Amino acid sequence: MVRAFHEWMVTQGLDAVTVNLDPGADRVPYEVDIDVRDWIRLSEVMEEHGLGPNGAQVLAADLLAMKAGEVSEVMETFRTGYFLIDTPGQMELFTFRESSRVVIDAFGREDSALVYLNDPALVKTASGMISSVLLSATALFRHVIPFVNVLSKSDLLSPEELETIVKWSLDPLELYDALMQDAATPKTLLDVEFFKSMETIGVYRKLLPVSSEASTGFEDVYSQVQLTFEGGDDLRPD
Ligand SMILES: Nc1nc2c(ncn2[C@@H]2O[C@H](COP(=O)(O)OP(=O)(O)OP(=O)(O)O)[C@@H](O)[C@H]2O)c(=O)[nH]1
Ligand SMILES: [Mg+2]
Repeated sequence: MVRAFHEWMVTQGLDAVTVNLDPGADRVPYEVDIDVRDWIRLSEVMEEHGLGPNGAQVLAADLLAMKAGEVSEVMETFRTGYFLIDTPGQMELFTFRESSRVVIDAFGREDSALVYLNDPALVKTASGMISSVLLSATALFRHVIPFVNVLSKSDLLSPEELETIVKWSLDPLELYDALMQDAATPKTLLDVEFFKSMETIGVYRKLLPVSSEASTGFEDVYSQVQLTFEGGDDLRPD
């Protein structure tokens, strides 16, 4: 997504700086302007501390918090309107570690938004959609910064599936109905109040379908970011 979003921004005359925050990334499919691997590499953390990949990711996340100030200083040397920051693929690392709070503070909390990527395979079913909403709610509650709710890899879904999923994301009661019709889902534990409260607390957001493969949906992501930070003003050059 960082690759495709960056490409899209360039076509719009917008400049953006790419930041890889994944110390375990083997290959990054875009030109990285700022790379956490210049400070921390997962393979080296594993070797130096005798850790497996999971333990090393956790330690690397804490090490990153200690280097966040340095990374931020490098960011300040760029003159740009936007940084596209690619966090580690394992979302629990970024969601549950205290270190990510330190990183967001160092990079500038007031200017940051979280782009949450919902997995198309998960949101295809009503019960999977609920799991996805709950996961995104966890990320949102941990970080309490503006939140862009994206459905990634949307080209993998049929137009009908996409329409249904977006409809669910707009109306919890639609999702509730679908859940009740899904014979494979246990219904006793579910209550419509649950959906209502998700809506009330503001975690229930419209999903913005995006495809990096087809380069679609980025206009909507950009618009939402503009709405959040610029009151809807479009900063694209004429
Ligand atoms: N069909 C389709 N495939 C995609 C899209 N975006 C990424 N992929 C593919 O999905 C696979 C995983 O890529 P990503 O989801 O970007 O994950 P990653 O950053 O490589 O890995 P982690 O950060 O460890 O999760 C790669 O094979 C990509 O080519 C998309 O929009 N559509
Ligand atoms: Mg990744």
